[in-house]
Amino acid sequence: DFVINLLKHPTFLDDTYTTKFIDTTDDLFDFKKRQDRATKILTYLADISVNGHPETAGRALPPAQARAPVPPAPKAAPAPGTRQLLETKGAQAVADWMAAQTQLLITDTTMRDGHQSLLATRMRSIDMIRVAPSYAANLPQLFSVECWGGATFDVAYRFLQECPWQRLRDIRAQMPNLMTQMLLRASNGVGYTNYPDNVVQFFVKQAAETGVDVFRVFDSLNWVENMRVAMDAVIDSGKVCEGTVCYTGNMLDPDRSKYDLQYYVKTAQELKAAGAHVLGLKDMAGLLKPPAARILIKALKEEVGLPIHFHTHDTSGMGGATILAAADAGVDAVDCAMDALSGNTSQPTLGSVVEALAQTDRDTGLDIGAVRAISNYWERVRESYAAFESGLQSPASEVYLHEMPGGQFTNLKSQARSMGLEDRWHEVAQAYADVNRMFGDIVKVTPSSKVVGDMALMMVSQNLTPEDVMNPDRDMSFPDSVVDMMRGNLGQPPGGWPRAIQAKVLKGETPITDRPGAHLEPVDLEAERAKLSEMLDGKTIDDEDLNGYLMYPKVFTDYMQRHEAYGPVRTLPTRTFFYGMEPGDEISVEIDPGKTLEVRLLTLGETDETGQMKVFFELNGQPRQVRVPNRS
Ligand code: BTN
Ligand code: 3PY
Ligand code: ZN
Repeated sequence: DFVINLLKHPTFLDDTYTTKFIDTTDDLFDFKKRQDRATKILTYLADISVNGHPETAGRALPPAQARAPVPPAPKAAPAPGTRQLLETKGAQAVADWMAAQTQLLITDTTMRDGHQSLLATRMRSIDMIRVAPSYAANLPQLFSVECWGGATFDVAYRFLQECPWQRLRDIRAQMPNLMTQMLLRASNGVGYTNYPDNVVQFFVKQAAETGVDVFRVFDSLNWVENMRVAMDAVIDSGKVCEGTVCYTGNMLDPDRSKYDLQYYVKTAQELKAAGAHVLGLKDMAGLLKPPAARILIKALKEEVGLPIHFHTHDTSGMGGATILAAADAGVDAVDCAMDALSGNTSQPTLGSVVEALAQTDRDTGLDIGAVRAISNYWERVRESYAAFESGLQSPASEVYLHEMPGGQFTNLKSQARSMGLEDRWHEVAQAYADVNRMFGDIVKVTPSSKVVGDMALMMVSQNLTPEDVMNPDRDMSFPDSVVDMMRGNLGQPPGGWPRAIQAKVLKGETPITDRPGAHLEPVDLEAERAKLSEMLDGKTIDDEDLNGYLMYPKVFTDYMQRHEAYGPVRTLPTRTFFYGMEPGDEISVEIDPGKTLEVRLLTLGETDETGQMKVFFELNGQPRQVRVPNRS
């Protein structure tokens, strides 16, 4: 069968085995009897225990003394919350209720943007699902819990070997009174490119069915025209459509008049006309300063009239002050992260906002003791992810120079490190700002932020100045993402792309100026389903799997093939998933509700002449052994 085929395969005799080997070696899948799931998990445990996990190799280790996180006990049955309002009265009623509240409503972003911005999006489902009942019972006044979308979808399949849909379903079930929230990149779905309209519609329908209640929909160039397909799909699903304008630049600076107060009011009015129930104001880089927030929120409230949900990042250290200014100016809801996963490139600190507004007319109504107890859980959880910490030591005003989104900052920094540019980080920051000017001063948020980052890295690594790049006599090849954006494939910024740079990048090619989705044929969903099923040995493909495949074809099939070998590794404790076990260690793994495996690693055996190591376990008291290649 599969694992035996895998372990006997000649490729194991050398060092070339990686997950790619499984993905590209078809004869591994010629087997009839399937491994039982316990054996698959033992195979994974043996492999990681012997060889380590590729994602944590060479990275910081969790503290030796770290103790297992214990979620706070639920204090009572979950009181009815926003979810019941949505279920019984609908999305418009949620918006009306928001606008009528005096308390400042809070969204907890820990399970999405918090770890996306601090831990490279690597948080595993099990750490979220285990604390979800504590949220439901102890913090029923939360507006919503952001726990899905953005980069989490792709990272779940690609790096965590788990299904994002199952994560959503489980969190939803454990938190029946709170609205779940996701971040949707409009026509770019949860990816980096424009998808055909029917793929976007199919994805939104499935997300709503599996468990998303609030969709924050934004476009990476603030082009409302390119948001309608996604917004309409959300509205059709009956869920809350938070049509979102991204904040960039500096509203009070007369030299950056492209993004002035009028620009935001006009864009927000377009979003209202497009059917948004709630106006999202997304300050993805944390550039909105307190004085500007007062003016902007007040104007949006008066001139647009939708309830406003404000999102920011604390990269400058000023995020909390901006939230308080926004609260003074009448903002309806704000995003915060639980204390232990807040600050720096993440959201401002939830407990501190609760404390700051206590006994005022904007008192959040949240129980600060419950907040602290949940934060203490996250503090322990964070320890297991030491390998993914960015090392960022402090907030910095440099964010007002480079304007990088919080979710991109640490990512770009590690990309720079891997290109040997770690010492030149401040040059990368300056280049990022220069590229923004060359591109005409654009909104920078996924995916446009990635394009600016690609170009900035290229300039620093090739020692190019903006003058070199703009010089018409100097020929150069641009990153693919830059060419794609200049072709019009991410849509149009206000006023279009600057002619000179666009012409230089496109070398004579004619760009499009209308909606990219208008150029893409609808995908034949049933034909794709059949094709995928054939690739996966006739497996039945449900709509969730099909959506995963349509968003990320290669990432999804790689995931499925590893799943065939390793089974439900999502159920392993995080320490074990990333570091394996030592002889004598014992863990409990609940692979299904009520079905628990007790696994003890007895000993690592000898490595034979073919490079195989025998690993001895006890599984529910019975001896078991598996063989894995020793690549250590
Ligand atoms: C992942 O790919 O990140 C999760 C699955 C684990 C893959 C195992 S880890 C040991 C071995 N080496 C690899 O490169 N992949 C497999
Ligand atoms: C994402 O799209 O993932 C973001 O967090 C944008 O801010
Ligand atoms: Zn964000």
